[in-house]
Amino acid sequence: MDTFFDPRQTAHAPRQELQNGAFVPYAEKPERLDAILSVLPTPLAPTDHGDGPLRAVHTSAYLDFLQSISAQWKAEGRDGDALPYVFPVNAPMHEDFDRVEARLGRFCYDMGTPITPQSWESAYWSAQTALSALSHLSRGDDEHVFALCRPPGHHAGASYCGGYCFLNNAAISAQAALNAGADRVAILDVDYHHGNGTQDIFYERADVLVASLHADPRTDYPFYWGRADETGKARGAGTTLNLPLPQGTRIDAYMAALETALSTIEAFRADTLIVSFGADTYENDPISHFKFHMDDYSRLSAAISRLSIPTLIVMEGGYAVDAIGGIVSGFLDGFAS
Ligand code: Q9C
Ligand code: ZN
Repeated sequence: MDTFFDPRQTAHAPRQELQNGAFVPYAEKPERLDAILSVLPTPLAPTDHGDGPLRAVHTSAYLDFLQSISAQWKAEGRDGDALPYVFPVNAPMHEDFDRVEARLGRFCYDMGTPITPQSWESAYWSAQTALSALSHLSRGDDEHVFALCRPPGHHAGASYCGGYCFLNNAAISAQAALNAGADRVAILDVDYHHGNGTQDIFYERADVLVASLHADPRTDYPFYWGRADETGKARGAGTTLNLPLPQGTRIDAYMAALETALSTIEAFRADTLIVSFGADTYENDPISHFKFHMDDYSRLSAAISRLSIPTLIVMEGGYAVDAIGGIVSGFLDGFAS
């Protein structure tokens, strides 16, 4: 399977994230990419699809924010990476804020996603990597392609960042597939965490099915999204499927839930499948609590590949740097079998 990747995706490297009132080292570090690249054939370079596909998903005010906030932070004399501290909970929702603190609180939903001078460039090329992999898929040579995205994307909404995510690579690709002529796109999210941004972007849409298996938000980040009773709204009623699972979940229980997701995707008759793949279901992931073993990942992908839908695999989370290469290559290998 071909992989797309751009070295500019490594430049974003926040020093630390705020967690439970203390700064800890940033888990979503560039070394994740080195570990994955070391086990894959040389990747293909993305081409620049411009900002049109980004604007089809994210608001202009949010894209302006991502491109300018780090310089504003510095211009106002702040040190280190930009981070919010006050949030507009139950406040009137505007996008036209000028103050650096007001902009950060408006466009970030957590304090775990610092913004550096390089964040925009890395997020931009992460999205271009996904878009280039999608173009490769639509040329029809292969039924599967891997976008080695970093930063990840599934927590980013139309106008917010969070959960280490800035641009929603899966959502941008889904919208681009529709704009290129697909009638229906399915997104299957198998990251440990619920993909709240992806769900939010397509919550009222009938042409995109979002199916997600994840740790129950009653115990896990992102806490406010991902319950089973969130099923979509308006024309999107019935096109969101959440399958929350308890901490400690192993592959057998996971595969049973996966079958539900796969039959829902099959019934939706998607032209294109986008898999938001997180390696953070692994038993030794430093921030997660499922119990997957290394050789479980090819089982997972073999089941997904039985759908026989052209599939774009987009990298999301996964923080056990010493294991992530084996996890990703195991997952990709299962598609070929
Ligand atoms: N130190 C993804 O997997 N931080 N994002 C939790 C743990 C948020 C994970 C704090 C985790 C977000 C793409
Ligand atoms: Zn995750």
